Amino acid sequence: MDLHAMDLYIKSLIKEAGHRICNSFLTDITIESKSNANDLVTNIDKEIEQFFIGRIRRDFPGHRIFGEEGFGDDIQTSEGVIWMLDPIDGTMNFVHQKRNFAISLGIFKDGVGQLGYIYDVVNDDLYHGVKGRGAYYNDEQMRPLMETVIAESIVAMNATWAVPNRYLDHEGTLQLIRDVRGMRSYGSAALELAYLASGRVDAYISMRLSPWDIAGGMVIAQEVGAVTTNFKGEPANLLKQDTFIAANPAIHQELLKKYIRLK
Ligand code: 2AM
Ligand code: CA
Repeated sequence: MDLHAMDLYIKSLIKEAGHRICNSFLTDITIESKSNANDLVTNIDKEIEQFFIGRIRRDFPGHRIFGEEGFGDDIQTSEGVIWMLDPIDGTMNFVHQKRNFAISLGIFKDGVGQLGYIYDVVNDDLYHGVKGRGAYYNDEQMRPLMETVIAESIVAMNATWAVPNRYLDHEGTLQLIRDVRGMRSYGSAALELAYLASGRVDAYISMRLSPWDIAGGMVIAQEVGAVTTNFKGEPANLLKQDTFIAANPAIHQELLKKYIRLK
């Protein structure tokens, strides 16, 4: 795989998709809900996924596509080249705020991340990573994460996990909130991973994420030394939904051992 040629191709493809999303602000958007009333999808999510799939099938016929809206392939195994795509990550923000959402794309070969992209469309900010060659913010190389401690960390997490819930002992979460410097909640897993990689937050924690939410961000985050696992400390699963934590390596273990307690 010629990573450099693919990188140039993908950057241009993502920018074109971004233009399409911006143009959609001028049109009427159809909103539906999926698994629950707050799990939203729009015609734009679907159109953008289909736009990517049309191009990928035309230009990379041997590759497979794992997309959130289901227009890609039925992916059960990780062999070969797989494009993991979330056409709009943070759909609720897209609908309500028209900002704070991103296109998220990760290219994996035989289960190993090769290229990762998170495009903050409205701000025209592109984060990307190339395996073994670093991570970049608008083509400026990002530095390896610096050592930190819990008391000086900012942790990104949805507020849902700080109130009694089905999955997590919320007393652990409340202790985390007391012990860290600050908490943040952006509503887009991809952007939260981009912020982790750029050092704006020191960890991102989520109970349930799908492969397309994290694939692009994982390649980027790993290039600056972040650790990405599920709550058992196992490498993140890229075939099904799972718990997810991405963190500065200095605090990853402590977060898992001391604060995150599955019920
Ligand atoms: P989405 O906008 O693409 O659905 C919100 O905190 C983050 O979690 C977003 O990245 C969102 O992705 C993701 N998310 C929301 N609901 C989800 C669900 N039911 N399953 C998996 N990921 C979800
Ligand atoms: Ca989405």
